[in-house]
Amino acid sequence: MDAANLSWASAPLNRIQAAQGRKDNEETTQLQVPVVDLAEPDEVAARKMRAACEDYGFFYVANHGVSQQLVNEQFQASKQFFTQPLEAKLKLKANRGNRGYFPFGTGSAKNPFTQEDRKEAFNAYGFETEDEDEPFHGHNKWPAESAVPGFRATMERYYGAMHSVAQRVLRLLALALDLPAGFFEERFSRPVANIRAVHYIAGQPSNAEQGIFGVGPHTDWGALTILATDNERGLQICVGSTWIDVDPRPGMFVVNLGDMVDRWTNGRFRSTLHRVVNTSERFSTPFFMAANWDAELAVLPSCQVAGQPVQTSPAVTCGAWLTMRRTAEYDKRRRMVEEESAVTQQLPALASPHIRAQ
Ligand SMILES: O=C(O)CCC(=O)C(=O)O
Repeated sequence: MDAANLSWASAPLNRIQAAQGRKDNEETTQLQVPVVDLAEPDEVAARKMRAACEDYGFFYVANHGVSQQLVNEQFQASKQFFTQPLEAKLKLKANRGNRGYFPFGTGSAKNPFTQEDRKEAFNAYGFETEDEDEPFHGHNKWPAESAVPGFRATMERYYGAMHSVAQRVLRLLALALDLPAGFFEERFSRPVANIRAVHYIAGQPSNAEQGIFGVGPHTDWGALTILATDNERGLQICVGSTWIDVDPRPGMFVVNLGDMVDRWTNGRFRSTLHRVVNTSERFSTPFFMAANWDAELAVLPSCQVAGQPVQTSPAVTCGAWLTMRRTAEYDKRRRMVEEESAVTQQLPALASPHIRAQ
């Protein structure tokens, strides 16, 4: 593994550390994530998207063309999936390909400042391959039709709808960067994209001061995320010096940019740190879209500004980037386990004799 790349892949940890102690203040809680109306003429929608991507890295999309009925049906299917007994869900435990069920305590955005995410999740990709050994490759792990009737069909339909919204967003994104509308098409002709049904566990509310979150602070690894949530609040994004709420809005999805767009645009369009601070049980379904496995993540020519430094080092493919981010996660986890076990080994020496005698 290339050390320069790996340290770049771990860089979000520094941002998480810096954001950890921040508190809301009046000035920033007035900030509102903007709405981009996908039915507006291209140049109007692209202009609004450009401002949103530069200022927030997040925006709502209205008039996206996906029926509320389909959104509701996929939430219903997701609830039915998570209602199954744990043993049934564990039979689908996520594999190297990142597909299947993630029980509580796995697939977590945990970092040295937070505890395990208070959630369980299920991933299915539109990107399927015969090769089960490569990270992010292989086949999906669906429950049997008799166990959760209609789950697979509903989720596949929902994936298709999200893919269409993503294609519209990518066209506007290209225009927002003064590129031809179809610029991203070949880079996303076979995207590494997935839906993730997420269930934030009842009776396990977040507590930001104690580092307890539905999802801990993180940036997304891919290019775009399109998020549907139920009516429960919880999503927060880090803007400037504080965390602001991005509450559910009827009939809209929340879209955010991931690290790939940040890298392509030399940081002009942001991959923003976000987290989930839920107070009760909550369901959400993000659709994550990374580029084609072999797409290059070099800075786009239109984002190289004369006299300003360029994130050139080193050019990397989408697949290598995803693998590095995952390795950085595992590396981080291994370090945390080592640190925890070092502390545990010292505990007897730290404990007072009275306590040990009891
Ligand atoms: O559930 C949400 O509101 C956001 C989920 C999220 O950030 C994630 O799964 O990466």
